[in-house]
Amino acid sequence: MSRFMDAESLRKLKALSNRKVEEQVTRFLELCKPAKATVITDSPEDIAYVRQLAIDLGEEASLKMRGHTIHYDGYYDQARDKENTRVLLPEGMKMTETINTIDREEGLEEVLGIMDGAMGGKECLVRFFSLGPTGSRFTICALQLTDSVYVAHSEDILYRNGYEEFRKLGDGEFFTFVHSAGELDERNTTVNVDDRRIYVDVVDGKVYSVNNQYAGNSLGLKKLALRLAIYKANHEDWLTEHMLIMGVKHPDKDRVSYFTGAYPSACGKTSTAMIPGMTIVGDDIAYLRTDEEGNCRAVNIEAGVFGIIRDVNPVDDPVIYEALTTPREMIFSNVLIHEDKPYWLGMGLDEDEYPTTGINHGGEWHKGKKDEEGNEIPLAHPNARYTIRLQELENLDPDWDDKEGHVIQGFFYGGRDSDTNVPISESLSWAHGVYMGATIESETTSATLGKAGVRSSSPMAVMDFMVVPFGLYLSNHMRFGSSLKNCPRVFSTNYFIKGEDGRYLNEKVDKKVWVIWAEGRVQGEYGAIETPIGYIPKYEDLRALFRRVFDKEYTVEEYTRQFSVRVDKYLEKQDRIEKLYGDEEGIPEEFWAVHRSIKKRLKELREKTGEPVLPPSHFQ
Ligand code: SPV
Ligand code: MN
Repeated sequence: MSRFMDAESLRKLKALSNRKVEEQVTRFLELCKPAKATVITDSPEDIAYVRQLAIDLGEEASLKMRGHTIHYDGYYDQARDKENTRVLLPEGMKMTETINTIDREEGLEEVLGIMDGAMGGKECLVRFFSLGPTGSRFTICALQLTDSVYVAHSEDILYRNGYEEFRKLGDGEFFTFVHSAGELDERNTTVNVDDRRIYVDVVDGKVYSVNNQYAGNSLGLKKLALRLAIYKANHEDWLTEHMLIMGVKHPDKDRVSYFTGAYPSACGKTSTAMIPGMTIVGDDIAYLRTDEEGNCRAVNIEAGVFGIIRDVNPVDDPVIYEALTTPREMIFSNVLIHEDKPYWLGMGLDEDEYPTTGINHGGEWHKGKKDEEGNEIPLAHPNARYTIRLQELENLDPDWDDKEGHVIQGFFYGGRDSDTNVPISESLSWAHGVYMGATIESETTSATLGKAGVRSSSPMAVMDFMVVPFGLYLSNHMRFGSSLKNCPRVFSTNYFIKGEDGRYLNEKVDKKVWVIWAEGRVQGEYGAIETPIGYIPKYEDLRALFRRVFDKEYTVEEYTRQFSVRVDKYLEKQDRIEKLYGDEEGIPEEFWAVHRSIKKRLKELREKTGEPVLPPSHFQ
């Protein structure tokens, strides 16, 4: 190892007194063959070293505003790469068919082959983090080796430092992430994108990621650790979820109730967690466990936000907009830079206020510029992002880092659904709630590579990260809720429902009313109307809330259009569910029982009324 490290780094590594860590660091340095390796502890000096190195090497450039930097990912590496992300499948292990897998031995040979010498000429940073609050029963330690200083810097903003946590680990378990951006071009973007791979070794707690830079592909602690933790949780008795955690507060009540929420990428997850007047605990990944009193408790395993910047403007996202436009340490990625200032789509400028030249994810840019395929390059990528510490946000929950986590009273599940689901409804039971989550459908967005706007199933918003058979995952959910004394209530949301004219039936900000209604429900305060698809709000309650929250008159017509049960559309959706899961092994019987009961009740209603759409008044 001394061939890669100076005495200081070696001392820091040895000070951990952890043989397993030393073994792995040695093994992967010998494989990737960097010019040198530097061990980073939790000390402010070490962390400042990483921040400065990113600038010195040109992986980030400073902007006009103090603390702001810009980083670019390669032109073809602007979103999560589903195609090249695979679970290494040991012999005999079964997996849901839609999960991308490769035989473990074959995959290891391939990826280790690509990684052989991948860090040539570069510096490898060896970093230690804690997933979740340090010193808590939720904590998982994570070791990251990377030759991307952007990755190491991003993780510093997004996660809790864990060098000290590793010192206490003894022979405890930890996850390992080995990443190399591979050879870089003059813009510091990956050259060999065709050889990019993300291989997830669930049985060994390791992920190998090479020839990529976009954070969803490269940062071990984000979606790569999510996959390992899903595997672990589903072989134990807890949940790892693609979920926000937030404190919901009614404007007139002196209390806060905590909710989690799962939404596919770019479907309102971050903006829900950031609703003005509420507190944010986390916006992306949660671990959930039961406590001794039978509550569901959740922690945010992150400490920052890697958020989509598109449409962040003073009207729709005032809190984030303020944070992004004032001095603080943060990284912009894949936005347009003109005269050292960042520009993105939907930032609230008029067309003629945007610059027509600058640098963006495609390099030098001018308005109308086309890429190699002849497509016009937008001024910023639709999946351009910002990376910021939670502590920079004025709406951060005061107890966000609590070791015990928050008691969760409700779950939200939502997707980008233009024609079926009502804006909010509450499940009739825990099993129905699991069903609601498992049957989220969403139109695809720019957060993954590929065509946007195609309806696809997105169970629990987690399918992109699924590494266990789906039946096992659902059974674990069913069991988790049943084991609780205070089971959270489950709410299905849809911020994207449209009318027949193709227009949205809601304003973006209306979600504030839905979450406050849900908060009232978990506190036993609002009545509701029972329908086959769940409990829906009463008109009078929403009218009062719209008046209180937005000083707005909410009409019966609006309510009727938004909350009509679209019987035919639901039944069509159920047909799709049957196609999708009908042949899947191990789907719990409770799931199908809920499915059949909804179907029967919807059909009975349609026969009775002869109508494909039923207004809420019909159920009262
Ligand atoms: C998401 O797309 O769900 C994200 C960003 O949170 S990524 O890191 O790409 O997964
Ligand atoms: Mn996410």
